[in-house]
Amino acid sequence: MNRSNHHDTGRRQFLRHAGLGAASLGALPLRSLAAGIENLPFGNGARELVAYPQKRPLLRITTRPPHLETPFSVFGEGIITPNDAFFVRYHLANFPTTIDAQAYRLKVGGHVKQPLSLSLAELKALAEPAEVVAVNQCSGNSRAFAQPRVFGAQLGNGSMGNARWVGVPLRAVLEKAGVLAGARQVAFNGLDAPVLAATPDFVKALNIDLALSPEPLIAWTMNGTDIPFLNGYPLKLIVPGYFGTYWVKHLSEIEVLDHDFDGFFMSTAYRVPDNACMCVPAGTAPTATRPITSLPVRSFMTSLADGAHVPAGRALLLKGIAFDGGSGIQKVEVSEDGQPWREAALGKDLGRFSFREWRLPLTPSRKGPMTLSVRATNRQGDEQPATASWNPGGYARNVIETTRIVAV
Ligand SMILES: Nc1nc2c(c(=O)[nH]1)N[C@H]1C(S)=C(S)[C@@H](COP(=O)(O)O)O[C@H]1N2
Ligand SMILES: [Mo]
Repeated sequence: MNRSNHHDTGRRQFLRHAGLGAASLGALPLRSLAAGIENLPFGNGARELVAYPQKRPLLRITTRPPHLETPFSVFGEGIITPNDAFFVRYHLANFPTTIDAQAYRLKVGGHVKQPLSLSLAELKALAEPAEVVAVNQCSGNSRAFAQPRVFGAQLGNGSMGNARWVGVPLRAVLEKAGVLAGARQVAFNGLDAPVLAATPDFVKALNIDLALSPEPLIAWTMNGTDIPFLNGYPLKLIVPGYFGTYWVKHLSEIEVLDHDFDGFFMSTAYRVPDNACMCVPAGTAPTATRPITSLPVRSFMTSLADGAHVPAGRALLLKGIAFDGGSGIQKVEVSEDGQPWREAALGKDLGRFSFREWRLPLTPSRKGPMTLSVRATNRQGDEQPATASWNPGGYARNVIETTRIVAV
């Protein structure tokens, strides 16, 4: 079968059903389109490109369940990541492939006055829609670069994306249900489920003060359209500034708790060393851990890839992105071959949770290889470290990134 037709069929099927109130993912791809792009270090090799419904070809990390990375060149297209290029991550192989939007219900219960069961229409009418541009970054983004190597999906730098989300504030829904005194956390579950009963379900929890703050949204729109099926259609929890692990997809159950939630994905997985750097000496085990929370400051060059050849003596405009967990970007600096840092100009501000573009003109003064390092500082004064810190999960990498280019 022609593979691009295969892709189109999936897209048509999705659109047709979506119009009738039922969406289905359509045929999943069986074979890859191409190999050989984005080689990872340490023998992880090349990842294949594969096109899923509503998605352009993305890098395949795993098939069951689908785990797809965004090719890094996409981040050079603009600071909003297009829906069809946005990465996809699931933990459980029993993920939904058909969803009936008419029958969909969001249940809210637990430690509340009045449990709720909301249709999509009721949810959308519950409060004035709110909007935020925010980065969804997987805790394990860039894990493949950890040294010594760590277990887990060997991710490059493409398990992140920046989108404009529209939904109702989570707190409007919690207030409607009436949170009782003594509430400590709120747990979130989606439609996906384990294949075997012994596998824990994917459930995440937020502390009650964060859940009742203005920021988290229950979103149904991503960059102006329905959230793509694989990114959590029809409802996704958006927790601006927090790692993607909390952004529960196909959100179907919210439970207010009078105790701390102790499910596997809070008590065992997605934990970091309980210190400021979230790190331990390489190869050692932490004595105390805590759930991972917000994004440390990071930056990347997007206009030049590693190994790029540029003309010597001619002006280049270097471009890239920077982001953090919500204090906002204060400055981005670039150093050429370890020379003093030069400050880049920052682009349009789409809000403190968004990617921030940066630009800096540079004229390579001589021929030959050069290294370009990029360092961001957030408005709290946190600066990216010069050397990579290490933790056993390979989480929250934020070392200064260096791009090697050749002036010819
Ligand atoms: N229902 C559900 N939601 C989920 C997950 C999951 O496995 N199931 N994975 C989480 C993790 S770890 C990440 S990084 C983000 C990825 O969001 P995306 O697939 O929309 O890019 O989804 C989060 N929400
Ligand atoms: Mo993740």
